[in-house]
Amino acid sequence: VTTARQALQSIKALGAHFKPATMNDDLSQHFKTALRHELSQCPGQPSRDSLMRAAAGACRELLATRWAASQAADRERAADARRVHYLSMEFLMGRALGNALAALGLDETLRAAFAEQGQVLPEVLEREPDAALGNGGLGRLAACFLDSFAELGLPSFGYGLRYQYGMFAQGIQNGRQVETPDDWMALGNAWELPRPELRYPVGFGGHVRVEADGSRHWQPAERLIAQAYDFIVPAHHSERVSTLRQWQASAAAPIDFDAFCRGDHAGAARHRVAAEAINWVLYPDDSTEAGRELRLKQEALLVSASLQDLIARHLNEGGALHQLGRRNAIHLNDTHPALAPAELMRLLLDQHGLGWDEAWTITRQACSYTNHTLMPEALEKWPLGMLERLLPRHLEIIFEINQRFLDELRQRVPGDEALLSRVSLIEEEGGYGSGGERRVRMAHLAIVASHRVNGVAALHSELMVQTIFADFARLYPERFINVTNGVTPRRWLQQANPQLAGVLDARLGQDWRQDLSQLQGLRALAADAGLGAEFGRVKRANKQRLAALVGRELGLAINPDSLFDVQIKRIHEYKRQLLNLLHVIARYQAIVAQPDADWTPRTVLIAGKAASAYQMAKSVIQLAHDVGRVVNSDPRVGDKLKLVFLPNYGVSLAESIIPAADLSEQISTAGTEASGTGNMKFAMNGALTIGTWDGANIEMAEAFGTENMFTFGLRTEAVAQIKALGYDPRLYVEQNRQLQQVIDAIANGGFSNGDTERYRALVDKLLGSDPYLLMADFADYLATQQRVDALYRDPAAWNQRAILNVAGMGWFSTDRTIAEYVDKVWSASTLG
Ligand code: NBG
Repeated sequence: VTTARQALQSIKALGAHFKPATMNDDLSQHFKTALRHELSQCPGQPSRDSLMRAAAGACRELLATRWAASQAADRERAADARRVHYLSMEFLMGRALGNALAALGLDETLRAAFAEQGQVLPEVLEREPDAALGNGGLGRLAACFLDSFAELGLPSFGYGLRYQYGMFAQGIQNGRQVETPDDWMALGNAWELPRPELRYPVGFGGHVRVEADGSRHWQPAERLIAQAYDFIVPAHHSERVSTLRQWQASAAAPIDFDAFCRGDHAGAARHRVAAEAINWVLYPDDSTEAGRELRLKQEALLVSASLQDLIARHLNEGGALHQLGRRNAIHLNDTHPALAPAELMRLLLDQHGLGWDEAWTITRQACSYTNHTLMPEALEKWPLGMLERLLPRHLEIIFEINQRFLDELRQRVPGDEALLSRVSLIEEEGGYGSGGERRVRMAHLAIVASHRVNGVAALHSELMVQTIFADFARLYPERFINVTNGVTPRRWLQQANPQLAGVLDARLGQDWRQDLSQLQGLRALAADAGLGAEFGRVKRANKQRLAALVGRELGLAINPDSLFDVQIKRIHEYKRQLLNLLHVIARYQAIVAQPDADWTPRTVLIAGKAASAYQMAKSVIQLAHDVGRVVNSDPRVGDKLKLVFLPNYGVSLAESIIPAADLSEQISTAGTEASGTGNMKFAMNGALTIGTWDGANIEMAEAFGTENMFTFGLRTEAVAQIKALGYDPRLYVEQNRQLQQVIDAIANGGFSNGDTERYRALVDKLLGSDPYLLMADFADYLATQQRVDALYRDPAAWNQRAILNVAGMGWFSTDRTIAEYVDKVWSASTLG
């Protein structure tokens, strides 16, 4: 803790010569010019869209100036402050304008400018499409990191891809999810700064020629150009900005003119379409070979362009090649950019003429890797055949890294062939010598090439070294560490919940925005009835706004005085949205059986997207709709229970939902959720958590007191034990009448108009293998929900706990997370 704080102080000191943000006239000027430009195209009253674009364009101009100043400052200190390069296939940015205006201190200026046009600020801000260039937690974490990079003044670049279509748009038809392209740039992207001068060649395919002197020369068959587009992220308390540099691919060759003149227009441009396809969608479906190949090309393009860019910058600044690793950190966000070590080796060996040992030293100094999940399906493995076809030189280098790594191990641990095959970078399906398909284990490449590997919460980091990376952790214990995730309080408290921010300002002053640990000042005030009432009023107002949104979107009336019980995240079996639904059904059945009992009214809200090929997750979405339809229309139930599924979940929707939640559902099977970050956002906004002993829930409970969280369910060791003993979900069902009734109702078509087929696979899985132990945790979950009801009936006690939750959340700022990364992963002192 102390070292992280010190690191934070010292990075802040580096950025201290930046002036705090000040009001200036430039924005009004830029805005007027931009608006005139917009209006020249459609005269008359400006639409909200054109106001939004004009405002974004004006901010971008200001930010571009700050960008230049930030870069100049980083150049000056390049020798002492290591630059961080955060490589990530996902950055889930959400909207940018509101954040930029707050950061620049210009929201009032624009409020006035919009009022002159007869428009109000929030409605204009809502016209900005979400930049949904990520799937979920991993991508949103990267976006929160960019905010903290700016705030802390860390010399850095985020590197990603400029996806034309973001995360698919989720529609619901007859209760089922339908996916459509998320055309977020249809009206242009007012935020980005194209960098036509930053273009790098990227190749695929072809072969490797061996020269007379033994040097190797890759001659790609397909040649692309990657061009940079910058997305600028402002600090809130200084003029620093950070950069998200996104790559756009295009073909190096123009159209085939002969083909065009022959009238074969499609043929003339085929190579161009193939090149541009790399940027089409965030995550091409990998259920086909072509989809997997496109994904590999995306990853290779990101890595190659980013590394060429950073090497060029390093050399331009007068850095010597041998200093490259000391002055530059390259961070791999999960295994998606794990080709980076191979590409860096290739560039250093083949283009810059270094020898293997020197190049490898630089690579190991530069690289570090974060693992974000223990789910085996998320640890990428690329077939050798595909790598050989697309990236033949990289494959050679991976073979050599592996050869040298295994040779070294043979010396260290002689005679342990089983170990060698377990840790090898190459796996063979069915075991060595079986002739099965051979694949490169990207996680192993990332570990071997990195000087640090971290998990994202204490439990996850522990399990990571005990399970998936146990061999490596025994071999290189010093490499493995934990850095618990965080969220940025600027977006998730100040911006999402201005009323609560106001309450905090009045009690604590304004500095919590920069130093979230100040929230602990609330602890002494937890029993203050006045503060409790203020918390209650803010929550009520936020709930009213959300109720209005639900009314607008779904035509459904929900009662703002009911308990808002919320689960929003990707739909996945391990996150157990289904357990939540089982509780809703049980409650429904109980209400119908005893309508006159003293029920605590509840509104259960669920939102989230299911991967397009993930049938079980889609079935859960459908069940939520089926149950909602039955419950919400049953006159015996009324306000006592409502179930709402809000479609098309994303960052902006989360900003509306989280401040309005009373109860946050964090109910993954213990040992499966690496960290969670939604859990942090809820608690920071005064929701109480019902949660398992999993991920960062544990550290949150420890921070604000386990008695202030509703914990339930089997813990990790118990989960492992039950599985080892032979888990039989049917036993739990047979012994629990309530559970039996719930399952029967689903199986017998109680929510599907008598259709007994619709949920057969789902029920069979619950009764057959139930890998995520819903049946085992059901009883405790229900009992804990009753404790929730009881506390909610006592508003003073509830609010007191809410205050204590917020008070304990100071640790969970990404400012602290980034300070820890600097301290333990990125600073030159970690290199020994
Ligand atoms: C996710 C985990 C979350 C975690 C985020 C950020 C992936 C692969 N992993 O638990 O599931 O909070 O990463 O670390 O998206």
